[in-house]
Amino acid sequence: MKKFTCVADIGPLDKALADAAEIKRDRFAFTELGKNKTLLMIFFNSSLRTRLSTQKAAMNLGMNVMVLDVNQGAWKLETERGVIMDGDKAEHLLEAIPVMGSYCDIIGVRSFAGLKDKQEDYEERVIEQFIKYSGRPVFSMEAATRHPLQSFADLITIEEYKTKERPKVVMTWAPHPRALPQAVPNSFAEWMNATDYEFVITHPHGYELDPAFVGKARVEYDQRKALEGADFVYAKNWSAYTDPNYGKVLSTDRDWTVDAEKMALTNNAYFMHCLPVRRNMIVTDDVIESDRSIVIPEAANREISAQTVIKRLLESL
Ligand code: AN0
Ligand code: CP
Repeated sequence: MKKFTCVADIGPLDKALADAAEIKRDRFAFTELGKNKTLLMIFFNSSLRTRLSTQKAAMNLGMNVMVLDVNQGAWKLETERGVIMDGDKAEHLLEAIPVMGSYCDIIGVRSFAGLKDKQEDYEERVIEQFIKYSGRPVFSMEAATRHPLQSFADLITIEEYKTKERPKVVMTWAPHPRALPQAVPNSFAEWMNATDYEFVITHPHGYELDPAFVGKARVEYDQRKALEGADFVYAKNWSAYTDPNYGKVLSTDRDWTVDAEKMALTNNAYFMHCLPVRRNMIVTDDVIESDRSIVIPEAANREISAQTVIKRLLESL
């Protein structure tokens, strides 16, 4: 595997899940693989889980790790070619990328959608430039349109907790005060569509996702109806995708908050969220604290998804 930005890059999911299970059984079985190899993690945006779990995963493989927060200490980077650089940006990505590539063997990149220019976001201009110009295997730590390490961890978690072959998984939009990217829901949909689970998406009118990600999922606008009989409830906020509202918050209606009354409609479902989560906006205190909430094991599986991916990238060097 030379890059990891989407579900297709990982190949057959049964094999990926088997690899993940092997790592989970003994995460120190491959400490020689990463010896004298360096991972560079580049963050254009904040992170708690991705930062820690990915670094831990690389250390489990015996790697050295460097972390750069582009907005804290590095030169401000211009990302567009052709710009007259007379503003506040001192360096261009086209020099910065090959320079960073020269100091490491593998690169992880976090670069969220700007939510201003849909075309720029959906062309994945930042991570695609890293793939093109770094000369190194690159993996996404959440790019503009996808968060595949999260979705892989979500899949591992569902496989661990499911009690039937084909669980019903419901992804529900939930309110949030600020505009968030569509990367997490896009990516979760892409991975769920690669399984044979029953997959339903529910959101208010106006929050339709890119049809390329919705795929064969059933879209149900009545949240309560969607939740009936669910085995897993995956809550997430996202901003509007469709024009002319791209990147906008259209609703903060707390009638969409996941609470105990909504969970009572399900088949005693597990509650999932990628975190960070805003309590009593996305989900009530009692639901996230309940014994059906699996947000912590879900986050813990980020170490496993990252290690599975980095191991494959190391094997390609
Ligand atoms: C980000 C998002 O929604 O994409 C990261 C989630 C993993 N969330 C926030 O910015 C709150
Ligand atoms: N779920 C996730 O990616 O969390 P961070 O933004 O804290 O890395």
